[in-house]
Amino acid sequence: MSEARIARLRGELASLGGDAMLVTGGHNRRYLTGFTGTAGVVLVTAGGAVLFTDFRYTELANAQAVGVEVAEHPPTGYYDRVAERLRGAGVQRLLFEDGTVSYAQYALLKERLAPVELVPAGKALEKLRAVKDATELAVIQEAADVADRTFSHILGYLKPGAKESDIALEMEFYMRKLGASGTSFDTIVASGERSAMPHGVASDRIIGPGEFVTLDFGASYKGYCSDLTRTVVVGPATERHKEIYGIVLEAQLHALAHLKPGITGREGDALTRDIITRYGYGDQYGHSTGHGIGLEIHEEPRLSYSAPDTILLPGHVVTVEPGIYVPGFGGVRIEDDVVLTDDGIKILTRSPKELIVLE
Ligand SMILES: [Mn+2]
Repeated sequence: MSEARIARLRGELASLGGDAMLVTGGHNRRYLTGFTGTAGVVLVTAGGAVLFTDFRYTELANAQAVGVEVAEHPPTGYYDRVAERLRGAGVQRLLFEDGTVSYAQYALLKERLAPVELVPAGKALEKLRAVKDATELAVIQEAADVADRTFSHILGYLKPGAKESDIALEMEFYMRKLGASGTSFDTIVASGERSAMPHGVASDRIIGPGEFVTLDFGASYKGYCSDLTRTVVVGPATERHKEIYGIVLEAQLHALAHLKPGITGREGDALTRDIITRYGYGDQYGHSTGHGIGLEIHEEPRLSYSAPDTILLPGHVVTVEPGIYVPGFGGVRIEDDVVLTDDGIKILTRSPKELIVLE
């Protein structure tokens, strides 16, 4: 697993303008080596890959990073050890993660690794990570299953008088019981007028009758994230509830029917946006259609107007989550996780989408 991923990165070094890459980000470190510890860097050169970590993690790293050399660095840091390896391998241009390395860290790398030139790698590794392998797809499916089972479980708790934060707590507890290590982000339970806030994290608000309740949540499972949103009505439902829900559902189903590899992130976004705009709610849909999920809850690729150069590929795993948000009334979002296949998609989340009215 690690060997294949490192080989893919190695194959890109030259085109990125480097002789080697220093991987400092936690998710990328885990992706390349399988190591789940929270400290360490990976140096990938033409001839090998070394995971540098400290005394606290050496044993764990040796157990997890199969096929990767593990080297312990002193408490004073990894710089001297990395510099030695760079000299030994004749590296002159070293790629680094410019999107996540802080200014202070950059200054330190520049000083301690001199005369090696630091070259920004951009999103190279994130783009590799966006295409999931079979092992990853199986885990993400399990994470999606946890979310589905949690939605079904929580329906029995949604009623007038329930507190948003109690609903969130029950969902989080249930996901943990199903094997999740935690949530993939702060659980959103947004009822009534609060449902017009796309990221309305659960509050102490009491759910009332005749209200939308949007649940947006996910499991962190074996390191991978799921992301599921459903909106229900704690009854009775009005015509306005049904109208807005119906438009979002139409847009979501249309996107699921037409998403396929080869189209751009912007075209993927338009699949939902054009329909919602046609119904006159374009201004109430102020976020993009979806995002990649994997080791991180938001990763490449993006289904967004601002991603005209992103081409969707088989193996990409993305969310499809249109919404309409009406201030003072409420909002609806419907979200599934899907994997791009050779000619379309496979839907990973299976919770029902016809409007559920809980009375
Ligand atoms: Mn999402």
